[in-house]
Amino acid sequence: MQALVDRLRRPDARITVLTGAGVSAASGVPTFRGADGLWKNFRPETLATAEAFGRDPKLVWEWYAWRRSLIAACDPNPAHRVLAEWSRRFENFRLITQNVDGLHESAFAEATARQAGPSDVIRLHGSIWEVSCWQGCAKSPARWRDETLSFAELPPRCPHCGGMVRPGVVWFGETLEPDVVQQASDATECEVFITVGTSAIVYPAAGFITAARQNGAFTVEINPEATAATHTVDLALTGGAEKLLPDIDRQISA
Ligand code: BV8
Ligand code: ZN
Repeated sequence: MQALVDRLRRPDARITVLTGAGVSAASGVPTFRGADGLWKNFRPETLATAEAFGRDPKLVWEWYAWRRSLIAACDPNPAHRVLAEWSRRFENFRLITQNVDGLHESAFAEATARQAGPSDVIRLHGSIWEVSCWQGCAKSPARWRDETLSFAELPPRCPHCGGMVRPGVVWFGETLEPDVVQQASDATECEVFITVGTSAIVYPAAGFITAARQNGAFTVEINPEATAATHTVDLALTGGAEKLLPDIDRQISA
């Protein structure tokens, strides 16, 4: 832990954090692979695909509507808050997330009194609070925000063409936005890279841990369980993010 704290104390240190569903677990958001990740015995990978949406858009939307209603009742936890504080305190701090729940953005807005921009929270997989037109009609923007919790009908309708809208997330088998991937890749050029609350199974997200190590970063994992990355990092801290991140923050400021 001291090796990490010493490096975080360097004011000019470039610090990058990658988060997964585990950082929101203490807020009550189900993880993907945790026991509570299952929904009606569907594996998330089978619902979070364009094929599944094409086959049964109503079923897929019921799943997203369920997750939206659940997430809407959740607040950022101390892990989100420490990371938001770090984005304010550290000159060279970057946050990459796989999460679509928007809790990092909420914590950022609380800590800075302004909305998080795309460089404040690098969102690899989009946002569950955004939608886009399934037809990609000419008049509709690429994505737009829609926080409706009880849609009149599922799938909801595109206000521009009357067709279906889809959740504004990146599904399995879909490529990530190239500029987002570039931002995340640039962020692996750092002195300290911390992976928090991810099983490190989904790519290209998990690949950024390897890239950071190859760029000479001191790599750290925070997770109560072993993951696909545990044996690759310089320091594996076993425990919940909502406890360990405040601990680390206290030691930095001590
Ligand atoms: C793509 C949005 C080009 C939707 C998501 C290379 C090798 C193998 C496979 C592939 C590869 N390259 C591409 C693939 C295919 C695929 C993939 O990675 N498949 C996996 C399953 C093997 N990747 C893709 O399809 C990507 N697209 O590559 O396009 C292409 C296309 C086709 C073929 C080749 C290339 C797109 C991936 C994005 C999919 N969308 N989300 C939605 O949310 O509905 S992914 C989704 O699942 C999440 O965003 C996240 O990324 C992932 C879940 O992982 P975690 O967040 O880590 O959550 P998990 O539950 O697994 O783990 C939680 C962890 O937290 C646990 O370790 C637990 O111990 C820990 N924890 C629990 N409590 C706490 C805690 N930690 C800290 N504190 C706590 N309190
Ligand atoms: Zn449309």
